[in-house]
Amino acid sequence: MSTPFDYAPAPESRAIVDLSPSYGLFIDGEFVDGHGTPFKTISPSTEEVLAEVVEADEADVDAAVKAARRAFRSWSRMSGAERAKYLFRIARIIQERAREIAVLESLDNGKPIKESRDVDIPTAAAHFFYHAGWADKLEYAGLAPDVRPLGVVGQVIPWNFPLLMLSWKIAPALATGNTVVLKPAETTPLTALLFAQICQQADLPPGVVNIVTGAGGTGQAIVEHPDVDKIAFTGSTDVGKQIARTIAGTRKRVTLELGGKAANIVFEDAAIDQAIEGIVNGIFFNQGHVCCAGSRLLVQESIADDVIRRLKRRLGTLRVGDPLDKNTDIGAINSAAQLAKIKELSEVGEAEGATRWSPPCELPERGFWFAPTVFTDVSQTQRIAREEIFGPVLSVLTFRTPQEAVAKANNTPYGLSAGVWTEKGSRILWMADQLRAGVVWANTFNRFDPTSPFGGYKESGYGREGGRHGLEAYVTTGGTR
Ligand code: TAP
Repeated sequence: MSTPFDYAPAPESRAIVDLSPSYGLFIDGEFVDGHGTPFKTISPSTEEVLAEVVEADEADVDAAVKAARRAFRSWSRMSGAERAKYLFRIARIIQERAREIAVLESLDNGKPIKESRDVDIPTAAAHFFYHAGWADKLEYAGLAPDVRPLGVVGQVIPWNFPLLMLSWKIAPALATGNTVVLKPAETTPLTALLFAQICQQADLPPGVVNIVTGAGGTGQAIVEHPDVDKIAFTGSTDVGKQIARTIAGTRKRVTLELGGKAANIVFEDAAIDQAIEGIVNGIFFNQGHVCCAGSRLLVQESIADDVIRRLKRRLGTLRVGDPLDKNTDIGAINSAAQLAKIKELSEVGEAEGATRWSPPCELPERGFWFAPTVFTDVSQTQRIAREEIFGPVLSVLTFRTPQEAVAKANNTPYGLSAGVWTEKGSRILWMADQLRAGVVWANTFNRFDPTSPFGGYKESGYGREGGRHGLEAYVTTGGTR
C-alpha cells in the first residue's frame, strides 16, 4: 500500500558503462585471449548476462607470473617517488571514472548504488592515494631501515567488495615495489577488468599488474605457482586453510583475511537510536556480505525488548530492490549459490528453535533476493550463532554483565571485528582490551579507512591490511629475492 512518504523510482543510468560482450585476460599490459573456457558473468538482480570472461588456466597464470617477474626488475628499482606518481594517477582516474565504476560494480555485484558510489569506490581511490603517500617514505615507516619488496605477489579476492578488495591488495603491493597477479572472484570480474583499463590509461609499465579471471582452479594455480613470492588472500576460512596447507614448507609468504561472526554489543546506557542505526549498518550493509558484519547482536537484557521493538520498526523502513535505484538500501544477493546457503542456514535457525522475523517486503521475481531477517531466542550453540551466514540475517542474544558479554562475544572460532555501544569511555577501553577481535568499533560500526590496519585473530586469518602495519606484509628486510 502506498503512503504519502513513498519514494519515487530514482534509477541511476547505466548508459555510462561501456560493456564489451567479452573480455580477455590482462597480461603484460594487454588484453589477451587466454586458453581457458569462457564463462558468463550475470547481474544478480536480474540474471541478465553482462559479459563473457575467460577462465584462466595454468598456462595463462604462468604467462601472467612471467610478465610480473619481468616487470619486477625495473619496477622494484624505480624510486619510490616515481612509483608514487603511478599510484596517484590511478587514484585520480578512479575518482574521475567513479560513476562509471560504481554503476558497473552495482550491476555485477548487486549492491545498492548508494553504497558503491559513496563507500566502495571513494574508499578504493583513498587506498591508492594513501599508499602513493607511503611509496617514497618506506624507510620512515618504522619497519626497518632497508626494506625491500618481496617480488611477485599472487592475490585472490572475493566478490563482496570487488574493486575495494582489489585496491586493498594492489595499492600496498605496488607502493612497496612488488608486482602483481590478481584473480577477482568468479561472479564479479568486471570492475577488475575495468581497473586493467585504468592501468593502461595510467601508463603503468606492462606486467606490473596482471589480472586473470577465473574460478577456484585459477586461484589455486596462482597459489601453487613456484615463482610467486607471496600470496595475499581474502575469502572463506575453508579456502584459507587449503592455501595455508598448500604453501606450508615453501618459501612463500602469506596473509589471509578470512571469515567472521562479529558481536555487536549494546549496553543499557547506550544512545539507543544511534545503536539501532549501528545494528542496521552492521548487518544489513552490503546485504550482510561483509566479513566483519555485526551478525551477532548482544544486547543487555534490561533493554532487549525495547531494542528489538525499535529495530523491527526501523527495518520496516528499509527499501529492498533494484541496486541501481538511488533509494535502495538492500540490493540483491550476489549469486544463486550464496542465496541457497543463506536460505539453508536460516531454515536451520528455525528448526533449532530460534524465532524468525522479517518485515513485510516485496521481493523482485527475477534475480537473487532475501528479505532482511532477525532471529530472536537464539542460544550460543545454535548454528546461526556460530557459523558465518554472509547474508542479511541477524542473530540476537542477550547478556546481563560486561563479563558475560565478553565471554559470549569471544565464544566463536573467529576474531575479526566487534562493536561496543555504551556511554562509558572506561567500559569501551576495558571491552576493547578483552575482546579477541582485530577491529573493535565503539559507538559506530563498519567504518573503514586506509590508514587503519584491518585483520583477524584465530580462524579469521593472519596479517594486517591497511595502515603502516599493512605495508609490513609486502616487504622483507632479508637478502634480495
Ligand atoms: P571463497 O570461496 O574463499 O573465495 C575467495 C576467492 O578465492 C575467490 O576468488 C575464489 O574463486 C577463490 N578460490 C576458491 N577456491 C580456491 C582455491 N582452492 N585456491 C585459491 N583460490 C580459491 O570465498 P567467497 O565465497 O568468495 O567470499 C566469502 C568469504 O570471504 C566469506 O567467508 C567472508 O568472510 C570472507 N571475506 C573475508 C574478508 C576479510 S577482510 N577477512 C573480506 C571479504 C570476504 P571463485 O570466486 O571462483 O570461487
